[in-house]
Amino acid sequence: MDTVAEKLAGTLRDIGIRYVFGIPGGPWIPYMEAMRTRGIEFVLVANEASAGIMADVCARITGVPGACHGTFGPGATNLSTGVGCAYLDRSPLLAFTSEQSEAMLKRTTQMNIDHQALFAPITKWTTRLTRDAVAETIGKAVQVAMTEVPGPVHIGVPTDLADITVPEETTPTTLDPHIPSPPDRAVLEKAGELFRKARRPLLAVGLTAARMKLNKELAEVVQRHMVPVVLTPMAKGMLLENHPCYAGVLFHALSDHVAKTYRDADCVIGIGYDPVEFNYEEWMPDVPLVHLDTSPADIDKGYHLACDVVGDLRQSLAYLANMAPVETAWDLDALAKNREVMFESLKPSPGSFGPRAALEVLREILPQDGIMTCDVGAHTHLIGQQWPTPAPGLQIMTNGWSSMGFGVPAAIGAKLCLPERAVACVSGDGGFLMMAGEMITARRLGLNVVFVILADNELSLIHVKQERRGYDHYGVGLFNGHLFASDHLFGVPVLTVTDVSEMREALRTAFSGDGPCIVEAVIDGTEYSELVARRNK
Ligand SMILES: Cc1ncc(C[n+]2csc(CCOP(=O)(O)OP(=O)(O)O)c2C)c(N)n1
Repeated sequence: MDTVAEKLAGTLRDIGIRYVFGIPGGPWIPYMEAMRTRGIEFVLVANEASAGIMADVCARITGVPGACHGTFGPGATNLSTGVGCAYLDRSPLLAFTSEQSEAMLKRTTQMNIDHQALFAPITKWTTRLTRDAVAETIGKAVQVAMTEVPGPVHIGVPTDLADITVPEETTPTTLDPHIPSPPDRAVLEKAGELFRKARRPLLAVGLTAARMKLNKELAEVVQRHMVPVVLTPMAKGMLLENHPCYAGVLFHALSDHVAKTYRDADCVIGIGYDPVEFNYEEWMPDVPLVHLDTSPADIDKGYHLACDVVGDLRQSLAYLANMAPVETAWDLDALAKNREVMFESLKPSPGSFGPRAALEVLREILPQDGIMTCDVGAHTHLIGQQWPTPAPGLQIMTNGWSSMGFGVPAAIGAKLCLPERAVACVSGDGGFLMMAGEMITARRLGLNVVFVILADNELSLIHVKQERRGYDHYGVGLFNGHLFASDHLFGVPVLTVTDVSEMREALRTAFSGDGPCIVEAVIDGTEYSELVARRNK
């Protein structure tokens, strides 16, 4: 008969989980041993926040829930940053923490806080494992985590359970894909009617559509109706940037330029649009909204929600794709001109070495099926608009949780899941510093991830916002002298580059290695100020 630890590890393996990320405390040791003997890799990280983010990204890539662990108190609070990420970026995750035994749970004792209360607001479900329902609890947790809208579940593991033998359980622990129920036909027909009647309907495509990888289904809708499409940042890759209907990415660089198209819309059709990235009312003109998603629209009451189509998004898209082509007043030549002007402004000026030039070189070197993760900052806003993304999932960011420090662990998680792909991470210097310890993890695992650090010696996004208010540069400068001031960090090579040709050369070297490599791009960050944090209306 299995012990609780063995049952837990065996159940995770049956679900298809390959990695559990975390930092152990004493009570987790038997679980690690059970994982080792059952073929699950426990991946030690430098900080539990990374463990949550790595697990989140594994889930985004594989569709199988990610798994992570933190010990009591500080282990759990560190982990909560990664769990929050899975919550607001909508990723299925199993987060395990060691909890006190029943007898000690309410006592004053070292490292003891209430994990159930800690995780309640950032998970879909939080529970505590019992010896007689190990597989059942994990099975239910997987169901909850995978059901639309996906997200994390927390399972507290009492310290005194590991070695107890468990009764036989018959609960199947398979991974059943969850398909939301079909949308109501009458509501869908009403949506179609509103679409047909509009003179300038605009499609706004968001996170749900990207998560479900409905790019082909979207392409059919767009091909049939030929109306402009805006994407949220996390929906990058849903429509190619050179498509005649592509109108840009909301909220990111040159948002005032993208607004030139959407402000003329007389009806917005939200397709898998999750307001966690950007609320509708932040950018929408005051026109009727038709929302098609797996969950109901969330929009300010002052706006007109004309139709709320809740249910399987694939079916909703199929309905739109089968309608007769709508006749509209859009001028696609004007849209093309707009797009051209916008992309022209995102080209680096000759001889410059700012973030635009650095991204352009990286795009040139990174294969088309390569994955780029990024962090949070001014560079993210630029990536959102500038970075051509051939398919959903090839650019990975956090725009729901938006936590600095995301990029580095995200890249490590991506490379573990897709070792044959080229993987790069783009971080600002501030965000990189938060997770620099994970260089050791990447080195130990021998992962060829290229970490591009846009070193402009400040928290640029905050500085740009200071400037907008006419304030001084204050509290945003990061270092004196050079960021690395060395050709290695924790044994990982650092290639410092100061122009485009050095960067090209460094990237070639970095991608041809067999371990991680840091490319420190010493850039002039002043160009951010004319590109990011622009008006949305
Ligand atoms: C954990 C966390 N702390 C603070 C912020 C607020 N914030 C957003 S962007 C930013 C600056 C990021 O600076 P850097 O990493 O250097 O990137 P850059 O803006 O220069 O591209 C800050 C402080 C955040 N999003 N997440």
